[in-house]
Amino acid sequence: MALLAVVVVAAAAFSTASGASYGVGKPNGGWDLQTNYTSWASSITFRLDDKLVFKYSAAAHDVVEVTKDGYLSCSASSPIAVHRTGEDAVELGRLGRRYFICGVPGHCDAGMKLEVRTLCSIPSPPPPGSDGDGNGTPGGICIDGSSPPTIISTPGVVSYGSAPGSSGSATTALAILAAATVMLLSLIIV
Ligand SMILES: *[C@@H]1O[C@H](CO)[C@@H](O)[C@H](O)[C@H]1NC(C)=O
Ligand SMILES: [Cu+2]
Repeated sequence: MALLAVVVVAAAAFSTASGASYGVGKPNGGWDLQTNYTSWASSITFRLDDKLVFKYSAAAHDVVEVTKDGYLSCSASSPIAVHRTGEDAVELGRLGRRYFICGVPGHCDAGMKLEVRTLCSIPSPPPPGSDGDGNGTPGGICIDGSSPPTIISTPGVVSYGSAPGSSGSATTALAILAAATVMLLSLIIV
């Protein structure tokens, strides 16, 4: 009973720890033809629970989420999503890279293109044997999306993208299991 309460409280605290909101191109620009978005994005570490806010004149621009190919070729012809309110919030929500361009002809080529790489919002779990002092982040393990194994949102439920038999996987699985156990134990002890 007490354990359940602790878990619920921890989960609530975790989910209300909301991420940052980044105005694209701020503070010196916006979603416009002047800003260098490579340079802008390079100064920020984007996390899973962050969001982007594109602010612009809806008469002049839009925001098209595209594939990497669309980004590289400045083609909005196969959009993943199109936004045109003039103040579009986009939750990052998953690991890896996402690409946004302006769909107005010529604007992407002129520089209205943004690549965002999203990293884990959860720091690495404490190594087994460290004292879980309760200040750590409970409730999940997150491995960078750039290489498999990829996304893990539930402790103990692990999915692997790598080929079976690759020696790293078993070790990683054991480490993750151990870390999850330690976190669970630290929750019980609290
Ligand atoms: C934007 O900035 C990046 C690095 O910050 C630089 O490599 C690139 O040439 C710049 N692009 C333009 C169009 O100035
Ligand atoms: Cu534009």
